[in-house]
Amino acid sequence: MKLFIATHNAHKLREIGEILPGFEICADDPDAEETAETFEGNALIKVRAIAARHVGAWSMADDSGLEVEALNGAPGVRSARYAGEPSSTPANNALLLKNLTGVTNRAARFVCAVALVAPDGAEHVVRGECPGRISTEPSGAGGFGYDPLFVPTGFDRSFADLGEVEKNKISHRARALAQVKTLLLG
Ligand code: ITT
Repeated sequence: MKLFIATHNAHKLREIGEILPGFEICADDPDAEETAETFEGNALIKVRAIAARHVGAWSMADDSGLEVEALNGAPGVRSARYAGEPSSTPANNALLLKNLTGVTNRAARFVCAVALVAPDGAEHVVRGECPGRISTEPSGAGGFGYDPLFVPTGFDRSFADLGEVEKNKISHRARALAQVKTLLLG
């Protein structure tokens, strides 16, 4: 089954392909401004921007990010551009560590909202979350974004240390895509 994904992010695309084997994954550029204040709202903006080009097929968008309890949910929907434009992972990670200097409550969660447009035009939105904590220094070479700083609950190593096979079993994206699979195959 063909699945059009509204994303510029090659890392996300790769994870989606790994989590949903057997689907033909095709990237399409949403070229849309993410102006919503929720992950669900931004996922819908992105999927609607490509769905008109793929009438009769499934289109999908992933809007995701990191919510840190001690920062009142920041970086949240601004995760990609936390340290400003253009988006920079090293700058985002450095700013996150700086803003948590001396903070003992390191609780955080990754959130992933996935919006879909079905072949008949119906819209669906699902959410997956992965709880964890922010470490005091980066560790690991796998993954992308905030992965070197995020230690999922029940583990003592970061997503970047765990590697993609382990990450893709428990991540926010895996949890959202498990629901997507049910919709696609239902
Ligand atoms: P598209 O909108 O083109 O899909 P993007 O990278 O701009 O790509 P988002 O607007 O959804 O995507 O922002 C997500 C940001 O949140 C991403 O750039 C990372 O900084 C972070 N993020 C999301 N999922 C992550 C993950 O699994 N591991 C690490 N960081 C993640």
